[in-house]
Amino acid sequence: MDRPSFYVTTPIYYVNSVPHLGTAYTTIAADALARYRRMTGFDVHFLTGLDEHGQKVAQAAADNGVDPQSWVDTVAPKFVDAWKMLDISYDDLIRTTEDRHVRGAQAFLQVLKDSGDLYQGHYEGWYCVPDETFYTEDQLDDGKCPGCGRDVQFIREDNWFFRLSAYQERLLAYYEADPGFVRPETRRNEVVSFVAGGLKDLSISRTTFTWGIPLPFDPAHVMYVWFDALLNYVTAIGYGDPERADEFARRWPAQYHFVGKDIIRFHCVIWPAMLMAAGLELPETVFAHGFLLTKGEKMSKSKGNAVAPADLVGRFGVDAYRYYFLRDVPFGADGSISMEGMVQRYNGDLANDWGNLVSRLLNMTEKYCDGLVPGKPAGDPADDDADIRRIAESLPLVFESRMAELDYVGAIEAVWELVKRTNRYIEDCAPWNLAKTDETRPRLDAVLYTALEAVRIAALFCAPAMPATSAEVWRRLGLGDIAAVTDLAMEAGWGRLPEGSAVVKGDALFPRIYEEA
Ligand code: ME8
Repeated sequence: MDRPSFYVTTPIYYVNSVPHLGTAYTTIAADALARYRRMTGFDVHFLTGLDEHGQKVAQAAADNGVDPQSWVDTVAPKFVDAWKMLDISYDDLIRTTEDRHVRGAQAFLQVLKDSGDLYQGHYEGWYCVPDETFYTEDQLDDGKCPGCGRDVQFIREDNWFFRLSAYQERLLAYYEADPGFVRPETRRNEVVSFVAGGLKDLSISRTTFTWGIPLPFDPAHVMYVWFDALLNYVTAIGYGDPERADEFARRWPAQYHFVGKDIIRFHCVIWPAMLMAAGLELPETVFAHGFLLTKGEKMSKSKGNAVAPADLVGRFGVDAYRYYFLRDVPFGADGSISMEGMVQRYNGDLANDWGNLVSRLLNMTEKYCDGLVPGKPAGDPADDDADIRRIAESLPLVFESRMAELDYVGAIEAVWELVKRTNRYIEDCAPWNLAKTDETRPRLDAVLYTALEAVRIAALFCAPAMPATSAEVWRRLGLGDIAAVTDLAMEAGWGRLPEGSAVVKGDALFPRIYEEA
């Protein structure tokens, strides 16, 4: 049987600057979901990309004294390297300067033109270059951009317009009929009241600069960068390319667009209206997460309070980095991040709970069982053993229900219930005492088997967040490639750890960090 398609996207990031913790955050969250869905049997397509056109990028190039194409070609590899460093398992990374995108975007615009959704008009109003957003006079905040507080420019141009206003009622009906389209609920309410307040037609082309995609029917105009950017979600999977029609039909609509809450109007108002105009289905869910805050402020490249992911990866390692952001910031809400918080999570959850559990058990298996997994216990399990097994057996369903809500915190907590219970089990059963006499030998074997099996299963559920560590734990248990798992519920079945598997001790997975935060 064909595996169901699961298409998940991140925003495509502006290449005016390099990746930072905020852009990495969305990408890691999408990656964890993509990895989990691969483990649960879906045919995953995980797309990320780069937003390379527009005034902001052209400005960055000019500030650096190079032409825009050279600039984007210099910055793009920095994103590719950052995603490699963060173990991001994307299937495709689209750049909006690529031919496949330009052609697809032009084909889409032609469809909108032919359907009568575009018309020529005159634009007079304000524009914020850092946000690449149009504002009317009364939307400004003391003459500044209401989004980012920076200066805006007055522009006066003959442009092409998209009849966004014509979609107001259809959009409202859609939000009503499909409450899961915009998530979480708070964002949905925000979007509904924005649209209910009335929509204006949108200027979708510019003539005063050239760094963009020419409109196919009026090449003196370049496409408004947000129109261009949103189209990446369909051009990447073959929209407008007859040779890729099957692929497009199979992948679209996407299951998830992951975005930050700063860009929901584009994704939940303009994008669905564009799709309706082109006669395409809407993505299943646009999920908007909150902002990462440092000392109460939104972290951003332009505010200059952005931290480089490489610094934190250098200090904590890639998996601890991924873990921290998924575990500490409830997905959907704003979250404060700090070095102190990261050191605490690292030492508490990773060094003490998880790393310690793995190394104690592997050490004991080596010491008491010649490094071989003991036989599966026969007969009725002791209460403690049954308790561990019960928690492990409940994990597939609990984990699934939390991941279906993108509740990463809850999903990780469910795994930690098993990790912590197993640590307590080792304390209570004290294998080091059981190893002292022959009579307690069968009990020693049963305890070690039960705990090792719990570790095998916990590693499976840690894999979406911490892929390299889970792969290493499986390797040390003498098991196969965890990245090849496509039937998680089956793999997580109790008792699959083979007797006699040769384990290896290895170094501490998360050596404690002693320095001050
Ligand atoms: O908006 N906390 O690109 P961008 C959490 N090119 N997430 C953050 C963040 C923070 N402090 N700062 C940024 C664009 N992000 C457009 C998108 S999509 C068709 C075009 C994340 O480089 C968050 O996902 O400014 C936000 O939506 C995205 O980076 C903005 O990235």
